[in-house]
Amino acid sequence: MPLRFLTAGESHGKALVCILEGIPANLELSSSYVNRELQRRQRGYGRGGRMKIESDQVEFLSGLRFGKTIGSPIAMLIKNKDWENWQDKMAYEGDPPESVVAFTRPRPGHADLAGGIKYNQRDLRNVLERASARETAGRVAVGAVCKKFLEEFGIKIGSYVISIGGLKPDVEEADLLKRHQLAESSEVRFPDPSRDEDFRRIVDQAKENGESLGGVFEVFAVGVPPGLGSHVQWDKRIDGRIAQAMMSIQAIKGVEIGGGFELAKRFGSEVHDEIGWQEGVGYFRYRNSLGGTEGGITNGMPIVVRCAMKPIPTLTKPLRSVDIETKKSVKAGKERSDVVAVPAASVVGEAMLAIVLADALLEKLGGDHMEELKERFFKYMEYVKNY
Ligand code: EPS
Repeated sequence: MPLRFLTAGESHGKALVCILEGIPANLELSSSYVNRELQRRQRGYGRGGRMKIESDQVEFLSGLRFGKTIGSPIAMLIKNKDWENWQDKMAYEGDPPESVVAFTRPRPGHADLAGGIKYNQRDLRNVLERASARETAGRVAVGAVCKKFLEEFGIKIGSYVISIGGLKPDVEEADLLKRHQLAESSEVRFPDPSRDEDFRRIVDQAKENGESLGGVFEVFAVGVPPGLGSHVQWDKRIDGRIAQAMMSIQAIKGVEIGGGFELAKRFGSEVHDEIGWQEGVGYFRYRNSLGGTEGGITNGMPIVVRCAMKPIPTLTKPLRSVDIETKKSVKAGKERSDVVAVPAASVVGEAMLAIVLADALLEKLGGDHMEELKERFFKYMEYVKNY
């Protein structure tokens, strides 16, 4: 796989760091492009106090010179403004100060207990800090670079929310890019901002009740050429790679591609996307039930992925837990958190899809600089049209 990336950083540490390797040389890139994506991740009705503190900005540390990539690893830094308030409690060295109270009441649904057992930690903060969805800011920065790369080939990625809690209004707009555009002006990324009031109401209600909410979002990619991924080996299948990437996002519990689970209820003739051909265009499909993949390979139709996010595990009216020191039944610990983060997760989903597709495109085309890749891409597209 030509692209590799890593993120590092605790939620209340000094900063998040990411390294992305494999992006070819001569891709135009700017911090303002990445920052726009970081800001999109911070939005959404129902976020907690943290988003009022942070205004995420990227600082490039390597891989870029005079606004263009140079083929070397791209290292990026995103500072945590909240670090100022956590310097004592999250000090990198020395003994813990008196003021540090160990987090010993694991929250059901969070990584607290499983991570504490796994890493032999008696202060579960040592687990929750990294398990926090704060890490996704790093993924969005990496995804932004991949999005910029894909745009050079006319591939666009977007997302929108289709439900929060039990509320699932019908989506009227059929065009995916238009849905995305509508979602950009909605407080909850629903592709119809006139429904925001209904969503606000259920989020406010949940907050009042000490509850949290989950929901479902869709991520799509248009302009994807056929032939990315492969049927020849399990780990080359593009649908499997997309599903893994999406499932790795904090709190995601379900991933569907195209019609997903719904397809299992239908007859074959109602599901499979009939094939057509047009002079000058080449092959097309009469619909897109399969979400742009067949046999683990992209088929040229838009990729459509649906993700289900569970409710945030931190509850202001906590569930039963056990104190890991006293072994007594207690209420789970509380942390500042969001009531709902589905709109933010959909932006993270865009980043993950961008990373998978950029990787698969690089795999298909090979090459070390943009000029080489573009030449190969347009030649390949010509071949596809005439196949
Ligand atoms: C998040 C930052 C976190 C949480 C949230 C997402 O900040 P803090 O813990 O300081 O409030 O708001 O993380 C979680 C939902 C979680 O379960 O950890 C962010 O930057 O997205």
